[in-house]
Amino acid sequence: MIYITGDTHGDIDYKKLLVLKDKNVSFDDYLIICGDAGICWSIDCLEYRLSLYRDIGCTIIFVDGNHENFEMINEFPLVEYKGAVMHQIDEHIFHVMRGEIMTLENKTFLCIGGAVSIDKMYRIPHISWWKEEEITFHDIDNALNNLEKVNNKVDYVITHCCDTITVTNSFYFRRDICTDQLNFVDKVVEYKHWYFGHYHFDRKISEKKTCLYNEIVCISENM
Ligand SMILES: [Mn+2]
Repeated sequence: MIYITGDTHGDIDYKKLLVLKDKNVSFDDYLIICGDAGICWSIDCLEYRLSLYRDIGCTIIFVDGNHENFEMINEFPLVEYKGAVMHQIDEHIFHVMRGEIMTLENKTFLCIGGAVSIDKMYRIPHISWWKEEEITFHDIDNALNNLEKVNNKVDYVITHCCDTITVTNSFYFRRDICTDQLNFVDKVVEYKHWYFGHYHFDRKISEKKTCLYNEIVCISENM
């Protein structure tokens, strides 16, 4: 089974995941977190947070959000897993790189983490804010190269923030470099559904786009 949810912020919004334990998930099941997983935040809490996420008992794959310690994530080894380049954070916990396309249960997922922190002026570089949060042209290039191999068609798109049209029309938030990059991606890629986090609420925007926070969506065989 494949589950998808929004921001978990380390131990802060972790409790919603406990329902997966009740479902008796195994490591053959996948939980995709749409950014701000917050597992890698500070060295003091890394082991504790890893133990929490290990304890869920399924394979966890997250795209990065804006609240991640990128310096810490980048220390983990790069592996190829499910057809995509990922950092292996723990035996069953992975961070999927931006622009990668992974295949889980015969379904393809274009993954692009990253978002701009609107409160970055109150944050401290290398302690609570990392410049790597922004989606770069290199990330988009990687996405375009990988998309070319699949004729620009995937089953799902997983991101942290969303595209400019959605953010301005549906949320009335400000556009930024990341939403603009995703707006471009939206024009290129064909997909069944796009799931994203970042905005901290659950809302189905359209037939093809859903913002996730506390909700856990399950993708079953016939979807
Ligand atoms: Mn968040």
